[in-house]
Amino acid sequence: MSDHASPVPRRPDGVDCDVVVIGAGFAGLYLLHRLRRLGFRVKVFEAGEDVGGTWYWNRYPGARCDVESLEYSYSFSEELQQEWRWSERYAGQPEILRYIHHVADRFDLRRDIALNTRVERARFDPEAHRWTVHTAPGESVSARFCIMASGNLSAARLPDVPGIRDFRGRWFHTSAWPKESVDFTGLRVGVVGTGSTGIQVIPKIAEQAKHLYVFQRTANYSIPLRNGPQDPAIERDVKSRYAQVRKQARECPSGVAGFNVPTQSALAVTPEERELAYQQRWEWGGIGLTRAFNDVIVNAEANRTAAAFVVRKMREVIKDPTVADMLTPTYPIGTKRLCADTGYYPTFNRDNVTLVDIRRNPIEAIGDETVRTAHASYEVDALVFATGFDAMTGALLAVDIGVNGGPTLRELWADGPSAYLGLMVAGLPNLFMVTGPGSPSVLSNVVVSIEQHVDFISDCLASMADKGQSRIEADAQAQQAWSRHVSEVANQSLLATAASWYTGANIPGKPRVFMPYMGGVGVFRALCDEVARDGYRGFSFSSADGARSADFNSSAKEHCDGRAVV
Ligand code: NA7
Repeated sequence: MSDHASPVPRRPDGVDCDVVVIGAGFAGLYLLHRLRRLGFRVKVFEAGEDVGGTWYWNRYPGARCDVESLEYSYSFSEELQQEWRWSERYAGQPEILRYIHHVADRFDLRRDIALNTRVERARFDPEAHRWTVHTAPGESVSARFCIMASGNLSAARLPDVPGIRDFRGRWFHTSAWPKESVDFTGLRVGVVGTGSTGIQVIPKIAEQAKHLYVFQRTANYSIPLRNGPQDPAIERDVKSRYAQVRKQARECPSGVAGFNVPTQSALAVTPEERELAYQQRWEWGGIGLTRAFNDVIVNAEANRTAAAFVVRKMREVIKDPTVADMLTPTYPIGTKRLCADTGYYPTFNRDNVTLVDIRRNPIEAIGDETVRTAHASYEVDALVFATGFDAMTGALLAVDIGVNGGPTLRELWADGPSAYLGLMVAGLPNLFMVTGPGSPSVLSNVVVSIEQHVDFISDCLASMADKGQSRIEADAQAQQAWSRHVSEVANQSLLATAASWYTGANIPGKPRVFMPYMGGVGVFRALCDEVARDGYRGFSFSSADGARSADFNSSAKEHCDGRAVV
């Protein structure tokens, strides 16, 4: 259990800082901005060649956000939100990445970000109250705090199929797509995976490929996104009352102001009223359909009404009844991530597209140019894996995190992840996570959740600097109680019953824990605010002796007086 590696001594070359942030996506960039404005010396490490996180890596054709852009964006700067113009209702990956680059440049963030720098290991010195963070290029940096901003869906998952590495054609995981565009014209292509990503990439590849084989293990529900150019009248309206829209987003369950909060049961209305409610949401497009009623994701009978509606809509599109049967999901709608698409179901009416059921006939091997199931062999020139992620914990556990002479994160999470408010893990002082397990994160508009966590962490570090504290740790009891609450809330819904990545079910051997908090972002925010007001209830604080703590306190405090600027 213990790790006796000796702490790396403080380097004399000025690389030491107050806070190391790992990841330069939405979370890392906002952390850098806020903490820098508070006077902390911050260093951000990013494995990618550029900033952007998810939106840097997931550059596959069709990649698009399913939260409207006017809401899937930072709220911390009024100037930023007024000046930026989204061209589409739901921005595609290139536009979101341009936005993130704009933010990095506008707030002069790049100078504190080391790109192409993967963090491999981090060790906390329990006496000095400092983390030493080691990077793949062989550097180490000492910092008082270490903050994981490494993303919930960033550790890609490839299936364990024999022969996969021997495949002679080009193959891709959607989350590591090449920067140059890939031309599938004239090629026979196989796509494995029909989650949110597969559902976006499949129609795009079908437009180019000579033939496309879609290898589907689980049929999912998908709602047409109905994307289009940003309506200038809506943009004007939102921008004229942005503060109010953002407040509504922060206080509602989903983090999306445009989503209603349903108050009625699907079973308390007439069939005609129910049909109308679903139809309106179907026409509006996107993932709000299950919010038509307040019991769609908690009551199996109510759920069946929504599922039947979506299946009926799908079957109206698909011409071949056998294909329609294969595309019909068999689990309760919304218990796995609801997908949103542009032209997904019509793709299966194309002559150059074949749907292959790999639930019944799993892929047994991949050869030079073939994908072989027990039933048949499919000749392909290129393969695309849209097979998802080791969600929520994968990127955290990819870094060897631990305390000198104490536990590692991997050991602490051997039976599954547990974290106080999704922020800290008992046993790992001065280590924060942004949108970690136990926070609303992936069940919300994640930008709203990121801003909330970053604000909490930043205020907490500023308060510590004010008080001369150099060490914070989550109390084990508070963490246990919170994890219990997270699972109690989840168990009230149908989501806890599904074999989804929310529970780790997509990763063989991963302990099954329902990871995100289902209580909603508004409730979660209120709780976090209360915890902070209560002197950071559930966290313990202390100070290191002498000069070591003084150096942090004076460096941060020097600037903290100006923190009203944020
Ligand atoms: P998902 O939603 O995890 O989907 C992955 C897909 O890949 C899904 O259809 C899986 O089938 C399939 N899969 C995974 N492993 C295998 C193997 N071994 N063999 C065959 N098929 C497999 O990931 P996405 O990237 O689509 O979406 C992740 C999130 O990113 C999304 O929800 C948004 O929030 C953004 P399964 O369902 O496991 O049977």
